[in-house]
Amino acid sequence: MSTISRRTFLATATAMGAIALAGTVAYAELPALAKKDTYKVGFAQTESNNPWRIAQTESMKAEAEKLGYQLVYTDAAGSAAKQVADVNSMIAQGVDVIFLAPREEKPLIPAVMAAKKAGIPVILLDRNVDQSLAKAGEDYVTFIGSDFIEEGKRVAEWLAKNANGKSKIIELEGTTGSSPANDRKKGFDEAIAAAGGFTIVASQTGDFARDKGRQVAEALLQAHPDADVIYAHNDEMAIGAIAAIEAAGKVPGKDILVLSIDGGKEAVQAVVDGKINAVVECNPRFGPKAFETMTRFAAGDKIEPWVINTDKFYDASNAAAELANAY
Ligand code: GZL
Repeated sequence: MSTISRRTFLATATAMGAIALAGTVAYAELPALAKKDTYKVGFAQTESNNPWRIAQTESMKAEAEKLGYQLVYTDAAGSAAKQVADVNSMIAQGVDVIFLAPREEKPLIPAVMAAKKAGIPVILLDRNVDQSLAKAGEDYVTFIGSDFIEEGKRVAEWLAKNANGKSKIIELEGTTGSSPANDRKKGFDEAIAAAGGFTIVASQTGDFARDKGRQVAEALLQAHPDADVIYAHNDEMAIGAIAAIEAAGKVPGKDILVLSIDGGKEAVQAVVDGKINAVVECNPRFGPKAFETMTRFAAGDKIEPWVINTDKFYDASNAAAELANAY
C-alpha cells in the first residue's frame, strides 16, 4: 500500500472511528434535561378505557397545568404500535422530556431508544419495559410505579389467611405482555403455591377491561363450576366478575371470594358491600411524583432506577373508613 493511500486509509479509518465512537457515546449516554423555567412535556398514555387510566391522565394534566408547562398528550387507544408512533410524533415536535406508560414490555422498546437517540430523556410511569432490553439510567431515566410482584403476593397472603377452605382459583389476567399483568401473576402464583392447598384452575386475560373480564369469568365459571375464588389483576375485571358470579346464581364475596388490585372507589365500595373481599391499592395519581422526579433530574440529581409507589390495602376491616380517600 503506498504511503499516501495508507495515510488516507488511516485518516478515513480514524474519522470513521470517531463517528462510530461519537455515535456509540451518544447512544451510551442518558440524554440530559436542562434546567429551565418552563418545559414542553410529552405524556404518552396507553388508553382511556377505565377509571384508573383516566385518573392517571387527570393527575398528569393537573400537575402540568399547575407548573405552567406545555403538555403534549397522546392516547394510544390500546395499541402498542400507535403508542410508538405517538412517541415518535413527540420527538418530531421537539419535546424536552417524555413520560411514557409503556402498554406492553417489549413493543415500546423502539420508542424508548428513538427518544434516547434524539437526545430526549424518557421517564417511565406506571408500567415498565423489558429489563433485558432497556436499562434505567442508560436508556431511560427511571421507572416510577408500584411493585406489581408485591401486589400479587399481598393478595395471595390475604387469601392464604382468609380462604376458610376455599381453594379453587380462577385468575383474570391483565393486558397480555404488560408489566402489571406479568408481575401480578408472578407474585400471586408463586405465593399461593408456597402457601399450599390451592389450585389455579384457570388463568386467562380479560385485558384489564370490565366487559371482557365479565365474559371471561362467565366462561371460566361454566368450565369450572367448583371454582370458589376469583383473583382479578384489576378492579375493572373484578367488577365484571361480580356480574358473572351473580349471573351464575351465586353470591360474590361469599360463595366465591373476589380479590382485586387498584383500589378505585367502586371497588372499595364493593368491599364495604361484601362483594369484593380484598383489594391491593395501585394509586394512579402520578402527577406530583412524576414532575418532582423530572425536576430532580433537571437539577442534576442521580435518580434511583425505580421510584417506588407504596400501595394501601383494603378489606372489610378498613374499607368504609378509607372509602373517601380512594381515587
Ligand atoms: C397499573 C396499571 C394498570 C391498572 C389497570 O399500574 O398499568 O393498568 O392496574 C390499568 O387498571 O388498566
